[in-house]
Amino acid sequence: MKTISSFFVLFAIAAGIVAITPAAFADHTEVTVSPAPGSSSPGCETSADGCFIPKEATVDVGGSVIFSNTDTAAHTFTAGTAADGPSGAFDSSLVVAGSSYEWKPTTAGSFPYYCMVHPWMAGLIVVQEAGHDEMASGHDEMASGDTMMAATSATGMLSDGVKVSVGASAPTSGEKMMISTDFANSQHVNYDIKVTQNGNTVLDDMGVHDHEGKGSHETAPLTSSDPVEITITFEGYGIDDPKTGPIGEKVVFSNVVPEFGTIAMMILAVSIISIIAVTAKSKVIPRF
Ligand SMILES: [Cu+2]
Repeated sequence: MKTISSFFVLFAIAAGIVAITPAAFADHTEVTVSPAPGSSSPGCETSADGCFIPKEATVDVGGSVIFSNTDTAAHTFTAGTAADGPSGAFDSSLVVAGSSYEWKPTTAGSFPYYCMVHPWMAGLIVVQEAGHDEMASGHDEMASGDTMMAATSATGMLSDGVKVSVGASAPTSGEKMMISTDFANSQHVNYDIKVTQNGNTVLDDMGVHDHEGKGSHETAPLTSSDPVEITITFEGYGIDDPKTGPIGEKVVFSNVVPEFGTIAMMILAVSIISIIAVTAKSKVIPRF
């Protein structure tokens, strides 16, 4: 009788494991989240699907979350809430339409996130233990590397349709700020780049020429961590004069909302200024 009952218990446990396994240890190594189409206008927050699809996603520690911007507007995927601001767990900065951002979680937990450009957009990532811890710890370095890279990027457009993107590290007192520029699919680009902080010029490169349409710049060591304003003046395509293209157009990336954290401020400001630039400064077409 004792043998039979313990056998039964064993069988029950085995059956339980079989039944539980697929649910509890389902494959959550990669999950893809996208903004709901049209979520750059309010309304999705009250719909059943929400503003990010799926609005709640589960992933393993050491897995990856692909935030894929399949919408036509640029969005950010920023850990935290619109009410409390960024938590720092992850931040895509501005992801333009058709681009994506990957986050590799290293700790279990619930991670609410939102879009800094469209603060009504909110979602949740649930990170669960995967049961293979050696993999998770192996991802630590990569994940923190992602965070370092995350700083800021934004995109404007010249009137000939060429996208002008700027990437930047966070402005930090005592440190130089790294700024990269990219003129999409363009060669032999000439431009000026000027960066100011609190009205002081910290970078002023005139007559930059780049064969591949990509440049990198470094400011003087900053005296504060306040936001900066980056102005790119397009000076034409080509090596010899006369140069072609919409010479003289400016794309201005600035920070306008001081109540957010520095990085958040840059992203938000960049998107706002890109729109302002369209109406007030030049023929820059917004992608937002
Ligand atoms: Cu958005």
